[in-house]
Amino acid sequence: MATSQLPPFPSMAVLLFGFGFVFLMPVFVAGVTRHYTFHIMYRNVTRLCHTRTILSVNGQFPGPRLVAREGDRVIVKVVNKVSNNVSIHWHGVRQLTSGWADGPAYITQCPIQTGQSYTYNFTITGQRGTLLWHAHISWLRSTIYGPIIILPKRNQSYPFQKPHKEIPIIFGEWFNVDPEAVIQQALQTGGGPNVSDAYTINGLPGPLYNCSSKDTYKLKVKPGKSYLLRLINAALNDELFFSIANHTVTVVEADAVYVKPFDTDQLLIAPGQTTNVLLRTKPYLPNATFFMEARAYFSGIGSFDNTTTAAILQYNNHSSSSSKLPVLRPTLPPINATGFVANFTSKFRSLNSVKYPANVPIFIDRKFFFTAGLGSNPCPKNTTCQGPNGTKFSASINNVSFVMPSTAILQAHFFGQNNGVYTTDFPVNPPLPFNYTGTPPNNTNVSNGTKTVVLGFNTTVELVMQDTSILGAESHPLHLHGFNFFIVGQGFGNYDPNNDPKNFNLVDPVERNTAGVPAGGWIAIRFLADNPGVWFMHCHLDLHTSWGLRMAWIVLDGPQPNQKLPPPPSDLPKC
Ligand SMILES: *[C@@H]1O[C@H](CO)[C@@H](O)[C@H](O)[C@H]1NC(C)=O
Ligand SMILES: *[C@@H]1O[C@H](CO)[C@@H](O)[C@H](O)[C@H]1NC(C)=O
Ligand SMILES: *[C@@H]1O[C@H](CO)[C@@H](O)[C@H](O)[C@H]1NC(C)=O
Ligand SMILES: *[C@@H]1O[C@H](CO)[C@@H](O)[C@H](O)[C@H]1NC(C)=O
Ligand SMILES: *[C@@H]1O[C@H](CO)[C@@H](O)[C@H](O)[C@H]1NC(C)=O
Ligand SMILES: *[C@@H]1O[C@H](CO)[C@@H](O)[C@H](O)[C@H]1NC(C)=O
Ligand SMILES: *[C@@H]1O[C@H](CO)[C@@H](O)[C@H](O)[C@H]1NC(C)=O
Ligand SMILES: *[C@@H]1O[C@H](CO)[C@@H](O)[C@H](O)[C@H]1NC(C)=O
Ligand SMILES: *[C@@H]1O[C@H](CO)[C@@H](O)[C@H](O)[C@H]1NC(C)=O
Ligand SMILES: *[C@@H]1O[C@H](CO)[C@@H](O)[C@H](O)[C@H]1NC(C)=O
Ligand SMILES: *[C@@H]1O[C@H](CO)[C@@H](O)[C@H](O)[C@H]1NC(C)=O
Ligand SMILES: *[C@@H]1O[C@H](CO)[C@@H](O)[C@H](O)[C@H]1NC(C)=O
Ligand SMILES: [Cu+2]
Repeated sequence: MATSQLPPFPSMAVLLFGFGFVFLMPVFVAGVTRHYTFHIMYRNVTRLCHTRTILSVNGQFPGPRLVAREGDRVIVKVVNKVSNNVSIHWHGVRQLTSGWADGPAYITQCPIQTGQSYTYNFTITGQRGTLLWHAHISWLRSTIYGPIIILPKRNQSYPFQKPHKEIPIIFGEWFNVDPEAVIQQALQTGGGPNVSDAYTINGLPGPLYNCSSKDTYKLKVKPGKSYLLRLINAALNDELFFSIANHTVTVVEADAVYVKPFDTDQLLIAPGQTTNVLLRTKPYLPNATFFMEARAYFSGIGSFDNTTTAAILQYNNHSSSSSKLPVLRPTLPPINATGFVANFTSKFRSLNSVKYPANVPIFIDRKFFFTAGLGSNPCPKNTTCQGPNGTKFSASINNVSFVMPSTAILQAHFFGQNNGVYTTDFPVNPPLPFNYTGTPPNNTNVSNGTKTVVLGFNTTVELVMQDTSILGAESHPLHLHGFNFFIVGQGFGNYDPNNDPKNFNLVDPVERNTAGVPAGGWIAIRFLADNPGVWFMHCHLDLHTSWGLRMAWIVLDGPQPNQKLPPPPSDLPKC
């Protein structure tokens, strides 16, 4: 792939309806409507000398960029031309009263079946920065993903120096075999799945893999300029460390919320997270090319993809002779650098300016304490299982492994037909307290169900997520749909409800949609349930989601008309 930059705005795929309206009303900058069509189609892709037929959007891999300004309406018609059922999630988009457009299969919609289409229709409200879109069913997001770029409103600027160029850097995970077969086999045998064969940067593994040096992303830069790198982790199962040799970057935004800028040489980015960083190039032409590398942060037990993807940062005047220049490689933290991760994540703070305040909920209506971790399911009689001690791997929140219903929860909720689809008895606390980060209980079996929590409109929620050491402590990047949350506290060991709240940051905590529950520790988050609908919450490691580390919140309508979920669109897919 050639050096890429943001296309001149508006981008190629965007049709600007209401453009004239904007010109006619120069004082009022109203949002415009941006139309996209996503054809889910097959495409053959070769990486590491393996050719595979993948699912793609419009034949592009990674998928097309969705570009909008804050306040714009986005309309995406998704047409399914493959044999798999699909749905698309606009990861991190608040979806205020547009829950029908959120996308997780069997939560807000039935999947789009072969030959069918569904039009997602939502407005981008109060967000600006980088997000991502991806398939939200089984493991299809392994190849169906792309950037969402939200520019500030037309009359507004960044709270930092305007960059010379903006470049999406999207991390992915490449499998030489069909990832659907990998997860199907793992769920059937109960064992751990085969791991991926490579990580990718903008779809390309780079020169550190066999048969891959031609598939290297090159970022061509000029000296003395500032580049906004829009980092997105779309990898399926791995949190990633990232670093650029001999360059320090400034973090300015996370999950489409501005943060207090800070400098760093090494970053961690979990699946589902996005981080905008400013890269200032050297003021002179350096006599070297620089690798940008990413590889796993892995805190658990078992196998993982222990390879490294690399892209090249190339000062453009050297393009002809660059192959002769020495290559400098960055240093990445050790694979299991949980201490580094805790230090790094604690550097994120909301900008909390007059213009971009941090509206942290102070008075809490409802408190929840959830454990998150692995567990086991007994092996069905007369079969052999390859999970721990002959069982099947499972994962749970508060010991409930969430079972996907066969119809969408949002529909059942909206039409008052929850009977047999879901229950509202998700446990508020762990059913059996134990030393969560000590010796695990002997019985590691989990229970299961399609259990939800119902919240009244505008409830303020505090949720503590506690990792467990069952089958190994492990970091879980928790993702909440429909809301941003504030991370008011985090720590190692067991959460102490008496002392830990004394240290909560209620002033400028970072606001995100995805955050790691520390390996062997806990995280405390707060959010305001101001968005009616059904909102999925899950680990963004797809393996853990598949094993059941997921649940849903149901937020009821508010009293005002604009606080109610409208009826579903007429083309909402049927199961
Ligand atoms: C992929 O390659 C196979 C085998 O060569 C071919 O049959 C198929 O039509 C190709 N699919 C696409 C979408 O190009
Ligand atoms: C999108 O939603 C808005 C608000 O409900 C509605 O006015 C508009 O007609 C919808 N557009 C499409 C293409 O569905
Ligand atoms: C890169 O960093 C190394 C280690 O800090 C230093 O020795 C070297 O001079 C740097 N090279 C360039 C071209 O910046
Ligand atoms: C740049 O580096 C190359 C390879 O190390 C060396 O041959 C060349 O003399 C260097 N040029 C300058 C201007 O330092
Ligand atoms: C990962 O691979 C490197 C070699 O590339 C090796 O030194 C290291 O031990 C491996 N780490 C794990 C945890 O497997
Ligand atoms: C990380 O792995 C190394 C090598 O396997 C081990 O010695 C070390 O104790 C581990 N560190 C942590 C924090 O688990
Ligand atoms: C984390 O930060 C603390 C305090 O700044 C420091 O003492 C410690 O060495 C850091 N740990 C790691 C692993 O970076
Ligand atoms: C187990 O398999 C044997 C042989 O196929 C069969 O006779 C037996 O009924 C099976 N037991 C159960 C509990 O399914
Ligand atoms: C494995 O399962 C057997 C039989 O259920 C049990 O006796 C044993 O304690 C288990 N071992 C471990 C390590 O859990
Ligand atoms: C929980 O287990 C840890 C690790 O073994 C231990 O340090 C701690 O004291 C235990 N806590 C309690 C309350 O037993
Ligand atoms: C777990 O099993 C061991 C060995 O069977 C036993 O000694 C221990 O008391 C059990 N622990 C608990 C918490 O039940
Ligand atoms: C749920 O748990 C029951 C009882 O242990 C078990 O029979 C069933 O297979 C489980 N269902 C799923 C989908 O795991
Ligand atoms: Cu997880």
